[in-house]
Amino acid sequence: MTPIVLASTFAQDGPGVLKGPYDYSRAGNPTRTALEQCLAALEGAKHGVAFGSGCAATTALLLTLKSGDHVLVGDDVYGGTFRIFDKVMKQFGLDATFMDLSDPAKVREAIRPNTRMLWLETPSNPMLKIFDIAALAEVAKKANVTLAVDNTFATPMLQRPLDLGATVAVHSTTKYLNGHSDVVGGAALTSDDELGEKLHFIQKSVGGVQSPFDSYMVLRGLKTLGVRMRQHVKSAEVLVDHLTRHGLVTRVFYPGLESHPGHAVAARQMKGFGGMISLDLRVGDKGTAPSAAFLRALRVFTCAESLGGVESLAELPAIMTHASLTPEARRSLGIGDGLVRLSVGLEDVEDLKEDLERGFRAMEAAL
Ligand code: P1T
Repeated sequence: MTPIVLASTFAQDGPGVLKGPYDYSRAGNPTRTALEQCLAALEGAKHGVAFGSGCAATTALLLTLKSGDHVLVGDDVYGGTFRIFDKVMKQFGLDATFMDLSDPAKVREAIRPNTRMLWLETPSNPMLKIFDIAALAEVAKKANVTLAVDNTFATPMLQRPLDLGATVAVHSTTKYLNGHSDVVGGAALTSDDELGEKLHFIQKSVGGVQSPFDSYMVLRGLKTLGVRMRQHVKSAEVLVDHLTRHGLVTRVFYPGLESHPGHAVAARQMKGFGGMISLDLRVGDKGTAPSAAFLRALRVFTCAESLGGVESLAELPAIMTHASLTPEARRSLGIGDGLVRLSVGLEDVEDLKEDLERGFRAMEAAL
């Protein structure tokens, strides 16, 4: 097994005469290197850079840009990612435009002379929108723009953005890659030598690194990524089938559904449609009371933020993961009072179905 090298510093043979590749663990650590190489291999990348959270990975990538640069961002992204653009980087002069990236021709028109990066999630969080990575990679390449794809929801088991032409894949390893809800981590993977070098420089300069222990934990989780993803997808498909027939559900968002607007693209660029499901509950004019009753009644699903672990989670994006969006942004995306996001875990799928029924009964009583 990969040793956990806890040393913060490494003895030198004399001033500046290193015994090996490491001098100080912020700049490099053997356990972290093992994780970085493993993640890079999974994404088919030359360079892997691991961080202390997905948000730290996102921020590091944006720190490769400079004041006055512009980023085109997919309109549906994790609330924390929106906050980095809207509340943190904006203060330093990084300009961002959020837009639906479904039409590559419109994306081409939206690129400005100072646009340096195109940033997207596919499937996106929480509306599970699908964007065409290969088509957008072509647009990005022609405009000499970096294409960054947050691949957290799909994982490299289901989708490899670099193979489709993206410049860099970003991950919250907190989710499926670690898979056991006991690590917060992130990574950026690229085959672009210049970007890889910049990311390593930002990593050691700014220092939001993944600890050796957490690097070990993610490596351990990765060993079962393939079997876990197969089961997440299988159970999600069973639940989607159940939910689409339910009278208290107005809409199910899942790229595996033929009615999903991104289904054809997802079928082309993904090997499976993932373990995340969003659904709109028929809450009428009762606000979040019925959906909150639904979530409170669940016993197998845990009401919590995050996703991708072995245990199923359920949450209300409007007041949990996407509370940092403006109310207008939430409204235009369809993140309303009845929108519930499910992360389908590895429990027996019949138990999960029964649990959802328990939620529906409680919701009905609140209507
Ligand atoms: O939580 P952290 O490891 O910093 O990762 C941020 C992040 C980045 N990208 C995507 C697509 C994400 O979903 C996240 C984190 N998301 C949640 C905590 C959530 O419940 O959606």
